[in-house]
Amino acid sequence: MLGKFFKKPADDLDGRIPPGQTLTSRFPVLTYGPSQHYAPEEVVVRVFGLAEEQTFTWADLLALPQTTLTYDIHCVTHWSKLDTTWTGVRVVDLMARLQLKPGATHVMQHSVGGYTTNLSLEDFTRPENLLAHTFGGEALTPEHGGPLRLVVPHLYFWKSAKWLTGLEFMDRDAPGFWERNGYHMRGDPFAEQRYDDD
Ligand SMILES: Nc1nc2c(c(=O)[nH]1)N[C@H]1C(S)=C(S)[C@@H](COP(=O)(O)O)O[C@H]1N2
Ligand SMILES: [Mo]
Repeated sequence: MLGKFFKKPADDLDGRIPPGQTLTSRFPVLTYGPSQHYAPEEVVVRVFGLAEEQTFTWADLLALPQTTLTYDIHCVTHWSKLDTTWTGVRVVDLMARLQLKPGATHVMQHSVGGYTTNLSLEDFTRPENLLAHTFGGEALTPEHGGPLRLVVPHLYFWKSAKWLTGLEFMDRDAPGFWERNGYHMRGDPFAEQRYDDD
C-alpha cells in the first residue's frame, strides 16, 4: 500500500489544535522572573494543607513508578506544540501515597521563586498528569522547569508549575499567581478560558 508512505493529511490534526492557537515546533520559554537553577539532590516536594504532611526528595520520587507519555501542550500566548514526550511520576501514583484530609477539593502548586497555580482535584488527578523530570529523553533543562515540574496538558500551560516545591491541598479554590493577575481560574484551552471574564 502506497498510503503508508505519505504523511498524515493535515486534517488528521482536526480536534487537536484549540481555537486561537498556532503550532510551533520550537519550545518557547515562558517564565515570570528569572529561571531557577538547582541540583536534583536539592529537590523537595512538600505536601501540606488538607493532607498528612509529607516530603518527597529526589530519591523518593525516583523510587516511585516512572512513566513516559506523549501529548500536546497549549500556551495561553497562542502557541501549541504537538507530541511532546515527558517522563516522571504520574500524579495518580503520587496521590496513592498521600492521605488527604476530609474536605480537600483543590490544590495549589508552589514553586521555587514563589510562582503558584491552582487546580481542582479533578483536574489535578487526571491520569496523564506528570511530575516530570525528563523531556524528550533528556533531563529537563532549568529554563523549562528542571529538575522537576508539573505537566497538566489538558489545561493552558501556565497551570503546569516549573521548579515544583509544594502541593497544598485546600477546601476551596483560590487564585495562584496568574489567576490573581486576570487569568482564568481553570484555563481549558478548548473552551478558550484565557482570562477571568472568558
Ligand atoms: N515556576 C513557574 N512555573 C511556570 C511559569 C513561571 O513563570 N514560573 N510560567 C508558566 C507559564 S505562563 C507557561 S506557558 C509555562 C511555560 O513552560 P515552558 O517555559 O517550559 O514553555 O510554564 C508555566 N509554569
Ligand atoms: Mo503561559
